[in-house]
Amino acid sequence: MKRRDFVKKTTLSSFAALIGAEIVFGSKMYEGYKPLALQDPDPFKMFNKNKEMIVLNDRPWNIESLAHLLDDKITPNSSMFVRNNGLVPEDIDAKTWTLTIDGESAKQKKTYTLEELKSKFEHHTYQLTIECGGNGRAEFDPPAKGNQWKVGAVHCASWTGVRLKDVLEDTGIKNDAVYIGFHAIDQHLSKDPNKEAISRGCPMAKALQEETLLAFKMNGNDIPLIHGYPLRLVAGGWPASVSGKWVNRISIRNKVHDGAKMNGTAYRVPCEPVAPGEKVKDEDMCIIESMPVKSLITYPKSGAMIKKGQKLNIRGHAWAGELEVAKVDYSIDFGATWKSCNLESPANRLAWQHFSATVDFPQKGYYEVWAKATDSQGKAQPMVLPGWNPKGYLNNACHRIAIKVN
Ligand SMILES: Nc1nc2c(c(=O)[nH]1)N[C@H]1C(S)=C(S)[C@@H](COP(=O)(O)O)O[C@H]1N2
Ligand SMILES: [Mo]
Repeated sequence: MKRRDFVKKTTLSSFAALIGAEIVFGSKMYEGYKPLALQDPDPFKMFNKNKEMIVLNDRPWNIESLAHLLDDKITPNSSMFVRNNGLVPEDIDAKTWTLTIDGESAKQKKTYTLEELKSKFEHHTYQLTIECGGNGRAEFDPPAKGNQWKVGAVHCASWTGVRLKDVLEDTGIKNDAVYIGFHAIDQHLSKDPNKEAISRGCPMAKALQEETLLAFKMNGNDIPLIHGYPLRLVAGGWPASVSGKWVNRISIRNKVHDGAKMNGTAYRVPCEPVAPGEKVKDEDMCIIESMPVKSLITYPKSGAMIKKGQKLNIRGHAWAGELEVAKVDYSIDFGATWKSCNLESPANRLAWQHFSATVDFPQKGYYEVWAKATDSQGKAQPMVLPGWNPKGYLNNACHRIAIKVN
């Protein structure tokens, strides 16, 4: 019989640390044996996520948050949704990380180390709302393909970094620049090195905004790996797909960026409304830019029960892409009448705004509380589903929670 190679003590203790318990008969495990507990990766542990979150897909990892988990004013990592188009990179070394600026409309090609970015340019911190273009997709009919996000694909964390503008200007921008496109290191699902998982971008005007960051910190710490460590583009108020994670190259383009997921139905909607299910010609599709006005009731959790005569304090957040939210109203009679909520100013431009209200219920029974935000140009959230589109983007219908008064 072959001599059995037993698991090394160091491996054993790292297994135990991952499992979170001593492996009692660990000394009997032989080399190469992987405990069952480690065979199915636990995404909640791996990414430090709240266990109530919903895993929509494990290849690539897509994990949705829930309204009541988004109650914090600044979203902590534990409640932030995860959206990946490709494979999460491993073994990242921030010390050797570089960012290259290139493209037809860059005056030169220039590469910066992370240290150079940090030491050469001023640091800025902003709270930025990032919502997946497909948030709310689950409600569209006929159904749209893709992750069936309900309401939880949005977050507003505090991001610290340097302005993309400062870095682009340091490299030099030619007069004919119209767009930027990001490139990142996450592999395409096929692992084909010639394919990118995603490479999107935005017009120069958005790229040059004060709040558009190349971020290296989230909520005061290194960005968690799953959210783009060590360097992430953050463009608040626009579909989150513009906010490239693990960014190592930004191209200044003399045309609309044509990277992966810039064409077809990806992050594009019919320029004019179409009937549900209708086929739309490619030239009639427009790239999503600023996200529409929306709100989320984060307290209480839907299904809460209260006693008759008890007032209910509700609260949540509202955001409106590039715009500010002008007001938030609530209804307890399915939208027949509305009352106004208290609404706070944003911490900075492109940060979500907090609202609250004290709700009185006239008698015992079942109620729904609906919230409706209106942006600074007077556009309000629709009570019912907004315009159907092939990939189910931009569902900003009113959020609602159920309440029972006993
Ligand atoms: N490199 C890279 N960046 C990316 C993606 C990706 O797959 N790869 N997904 C985009 C999409 S579609 C969304 S919704 C957001 C999700 O950000 P989060 O996972 O930090 O919540 O990241 C964007 N940036
Ligand atoms: Mo997204």
